[in-house]
Amino acid sequence: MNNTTTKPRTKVRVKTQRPRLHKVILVNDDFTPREFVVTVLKGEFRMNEDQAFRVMMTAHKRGTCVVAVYAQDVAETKATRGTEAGRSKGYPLLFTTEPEE
Ligand code: TYC
Repeated sequence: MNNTTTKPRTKVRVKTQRPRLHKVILVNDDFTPREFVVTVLKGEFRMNEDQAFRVMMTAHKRGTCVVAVYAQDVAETKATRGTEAGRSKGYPLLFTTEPEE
């Protein structure tokens, strides 16, 4: 006789998912002065003059530039603060956010 029994075993695999990062995107416009864009990038995104100038010029030439990636709430707060900084001076400066793939 065969007394072998097989017990089904279920292995639980715990998958932790990291929250998706979100890009902050700088959008070009025809009115905001270049130097002001650089000032906002330095103040809000901890860039030095050189980094901020390059990001500003990329948006100026190509239409948009990814500034940085953060957790969603941080990205949205920084984008709002950057956009508000322009608005407070009457400029149409715009930062948007989108999830990273
Ligand atoms: N295009 C603007 C100008 O020529 C400068 C500028 C660059 C504005 C990037 C917005 O996201 C921007 N004064």
